[in-house]
Amino acid sequence: MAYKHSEDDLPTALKILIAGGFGVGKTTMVASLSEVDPLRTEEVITAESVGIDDLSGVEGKSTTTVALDFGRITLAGNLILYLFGTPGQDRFWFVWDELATGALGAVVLADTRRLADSFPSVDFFEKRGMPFLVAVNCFDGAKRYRPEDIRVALDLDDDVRVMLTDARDRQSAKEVLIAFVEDLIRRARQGGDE
Ligand SMILES: Nc1nc2c(ncn2[C@@H]2O[C@H](COP(=O)(O)OP(=O)(O)O)[C@@H](O)[C@H]2O)c(=O)[nH]1
Ligand SMILES: [Mg+2]
Repeated sequence: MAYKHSEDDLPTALKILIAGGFGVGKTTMVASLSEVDPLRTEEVITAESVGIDDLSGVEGKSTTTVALDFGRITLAGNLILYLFGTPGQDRFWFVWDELATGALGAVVLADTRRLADSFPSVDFFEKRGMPFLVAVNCFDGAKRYRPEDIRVALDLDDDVRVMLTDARDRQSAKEVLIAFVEDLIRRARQGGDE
């Protein structure tokens, strides 16, 4: 770990968003990471939302997050991350600004079969100058790409880290978070030197 801590250190709580398009694995990732039962607000997709929400590519999905996913994970004893999954559907954009308040950064999940679904998330954080990392959720059967190819496809700046993950796997998801927190600490130090 890049950060130092001692027994006397007060816990530090950081708020991190888990973003990305509909069906990309946000709820799954928050659930596999959280040490508390994740607070979830999923609803059975109703006939009304069919046609409103783009279900192409995720036909097997029968629930959708209407408000948010919330989870908590403790890293290194006294560093607590509060994870907020963003609602994936376009009609919930108004929630994003609220959620972004006080957040240090975001993990943008991407599905290589529907990469364009990640554009709005990438845009959102680029526009706000909020640090983010792109984590490609490697779905079974999806073609594998190198992180460099994803960087080009999403037109990401050099300082945006791209990682491959499996949102269902706690260890894999945790590696993403740890890498991101280390990036944030590095940035904060560099900023302090300027
Ligand atoms: N094969 C596979 N399925 C996944 C993975 N992550 C999520 N899923 C499934 O994909 C569907 C959508 O995931 P969900 O977390 O609800 O997406 P969200 O809309 O971004 O919250 C669910 O049925 C998950 O079980 C993954 O890494 N691999
Ligand atoms: Mg969800």
